Amino acid sequence: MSDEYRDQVDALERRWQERWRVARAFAAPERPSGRKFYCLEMLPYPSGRLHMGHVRNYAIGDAVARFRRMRGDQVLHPMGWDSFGMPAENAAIQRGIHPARWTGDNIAYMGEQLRRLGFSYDWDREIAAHRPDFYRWNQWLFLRMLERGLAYRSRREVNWCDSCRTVLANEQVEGGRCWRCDSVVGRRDLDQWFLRLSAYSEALLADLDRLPGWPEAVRLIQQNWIGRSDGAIVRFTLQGGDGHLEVFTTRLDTIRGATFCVVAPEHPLLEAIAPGSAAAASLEALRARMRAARESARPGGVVAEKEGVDTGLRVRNPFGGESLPVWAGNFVLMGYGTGAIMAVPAHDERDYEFAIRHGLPIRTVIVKTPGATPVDPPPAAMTDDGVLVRSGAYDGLASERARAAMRAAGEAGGFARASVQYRLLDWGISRQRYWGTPIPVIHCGGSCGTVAVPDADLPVLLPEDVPLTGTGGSPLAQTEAFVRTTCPRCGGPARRETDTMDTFVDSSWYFYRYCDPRNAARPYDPATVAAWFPIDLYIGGINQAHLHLIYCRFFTKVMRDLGLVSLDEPVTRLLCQGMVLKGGTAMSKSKGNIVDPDDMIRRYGADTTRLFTLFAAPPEKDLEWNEQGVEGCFRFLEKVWRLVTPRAAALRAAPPPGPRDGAGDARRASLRRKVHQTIARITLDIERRLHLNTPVSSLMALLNEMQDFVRDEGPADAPYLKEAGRAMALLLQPMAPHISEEIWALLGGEGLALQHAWPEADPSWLQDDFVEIPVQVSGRLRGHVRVARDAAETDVVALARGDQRIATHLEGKSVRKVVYLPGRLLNIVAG
Ligand code: ANZ
Ligand code: ZN
Repeated sequence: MSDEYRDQVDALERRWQERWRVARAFAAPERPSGRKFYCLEMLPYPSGRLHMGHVRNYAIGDAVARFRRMRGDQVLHPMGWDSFGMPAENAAIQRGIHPARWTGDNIAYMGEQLRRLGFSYDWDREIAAHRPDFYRWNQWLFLRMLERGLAYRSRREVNWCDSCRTVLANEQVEGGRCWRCDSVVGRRDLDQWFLRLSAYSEALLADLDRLPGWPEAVRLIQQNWIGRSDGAIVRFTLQGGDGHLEVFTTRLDTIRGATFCVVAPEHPLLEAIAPGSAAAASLEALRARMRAARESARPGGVVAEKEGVDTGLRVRNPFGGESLPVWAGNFVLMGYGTGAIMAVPAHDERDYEFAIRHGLPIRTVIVKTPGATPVDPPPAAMTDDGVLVRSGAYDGLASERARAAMRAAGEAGGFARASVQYRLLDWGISRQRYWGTPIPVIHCGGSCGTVAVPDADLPVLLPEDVPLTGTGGSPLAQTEAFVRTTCPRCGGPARRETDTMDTFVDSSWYFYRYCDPRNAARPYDPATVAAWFPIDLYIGGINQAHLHLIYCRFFTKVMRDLGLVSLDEPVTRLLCQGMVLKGGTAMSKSKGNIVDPDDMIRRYGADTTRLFTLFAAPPEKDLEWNEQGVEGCFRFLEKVWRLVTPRAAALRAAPPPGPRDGAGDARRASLRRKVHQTIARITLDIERRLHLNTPVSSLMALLNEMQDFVRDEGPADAPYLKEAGRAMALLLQPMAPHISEEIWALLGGEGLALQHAWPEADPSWLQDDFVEIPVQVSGRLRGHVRVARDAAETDVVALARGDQRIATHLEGKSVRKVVYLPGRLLNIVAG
């Protein structure tokens, strides 16, 4: 058999994978007893096979997990499957494979890929969202939310993707298109289940400040997504009736510039309009135009034309008493604030445009500088804060102060109050699809209404035999055997809810289940979770910033309020890895620039594949795939192999060097220094900075030093080379774990490298042995001398006196005093 690395790598890697498995080397204790580290990577959707983005994400996590283990932590490093979702159902529709089989096959294949890559997962804790022992706890948690009013049903206009034939959450609409299939999203009215995300808006926002270990970019995205807005709700009285209209405004200071109000076309106030009137007719026409516009689908709620109709209603401004017309307009959203605004065209761009279009008055009430005279109409809206004019008692006040004063007046008069609004909406979780968690409620045919499935009847199992044709709406709704049931309350005939949950529900809490994955009585044991949590490092894509990374924070807060966890936040440190690119663009099937991990493993092995993904870029940056780079990583490992294998027997037999052995020999000292400096640097890089590319460079430099060393190899060199080789083996463990184990064993290391302690740098080897010392004569710098770091004072003085340039300053003088700061400075006082 050839002794080339290339020919052995496959067998070698499989051999160590088997050893790890037999030794249960990746198993986490049930509960940690000492220092713990929960290292987590976002779980994959089992689409069929791994792509390089997965490999990169998991190589980063695995390097940290292995490193922490060697540093002495008890490590929890689990893996599972986000295995509900539409691709499984689409495969069923297109190819006639049942989603359960398709999913199971994919999990088997991808699991094999993960094992072949040598990732150190505790496979005993593997979970899969589509298995009843997992999704029953989705149902259980849903019922707890239902009890507390955190889950509710409501008829809403929803985002509807025609090609996926499903409802989409706002978060799943990107620029008006479906996040998954990229087709244009339309709107529909449907009864939906919602989770009350909005109940936690403020907590989700405020606690962002308590996440210093999260990337600034993610915190910013979430802050904008939550969208807190501080303003006031003002009550305008309806003329010719006893109703009123409430508007939300952030610019109370501009209220005397309000020249009309606008309500959303769905606003309840409009019910007051007499049916059959001209206003009612044009309102109906407006609504019809809006529906048509939505169906031809324009990106996410943005309306190009500001359309509106005069409703004929009038309201009175509570501050100035002016009578204002009420319009209905398509740019006012029913779901935000009060669904109504006071329009101030002089100071708001949308209102300005609307006023110009419909010939409504414009009245300036804010000027930039005190004393400036307003000219109406202005050429454009002046939207900045300024100084109030034409505002009665408030004239001359700055905007900020005017807002406070007017709010106080409004509160005293009972017509205004401070109000905070958030853009974050409740989370629509209903999906009219098959491959998801059934929502555990029953609709009674009698008078009980919507009834929760009792806990004892969980899980509500997903039936296997359903028509998956892609037509006719929800497959569950077409499955009579599933739908038909009895009411848990009255025993009468009833129908099951046929919506399934958004798969983001699964990933909102799955990481708690890893702590206690086989618990059959509850989602997890709170004490076990308390021992493992929080997650010390979570690694995944930044594209989850406003999706999964908000949902899982929300679930944690809900669970906290249910008494299931005692944390406010689940993740201490978040790392968002960059993308894997080829030719400058993200690898994708459609671009045809995919590099297949299987192919890389076949050609180079798992170690090289992992090493390259770590080496080619810092974790947060995008990584450009480059075949030469892969070759380079392979050759590096091959050189390590070639250096160690022929000497293995001799090195195994050699004793380790004593602490300061070799200090007097430039070659040996240089190698030992390099070894200890490399240990120190890599430890710091991984532990403090989470850098994984620089450690690879450091190891390459160490190899160079070892190669230099063996160029003039002598008989007594073995201890030094052994020290270097063992350090190389241990330091490689996080990144190229298989060759690490092999070299470790060849050099006579005991047990698994993975189970060995991380090497410690000996501080006495960390500095160079020679230093340049500035030499002063009577306090003035006259030159430098190069001395051994621990040289005696007399030797340093002698060297300085021997230096031509320094000696000239001492000529004819006698030395009165010598001050020597060892290794730093020599001052010879002479006169
Ligand atoms: C009067 C005004 C005068 C406004 C002015 C702005 C400038 P943010 O900051 O995003 O919260 N608004 C309120 N509810 C709305 C709705 N349902 N649909 C559309 N627009 C709505 O925006 C708050 C401002 O957006 C509010 O302040 C209101 O217009 C408008 F010089 O009130 B403002
Ligand atoms: Zn009933």
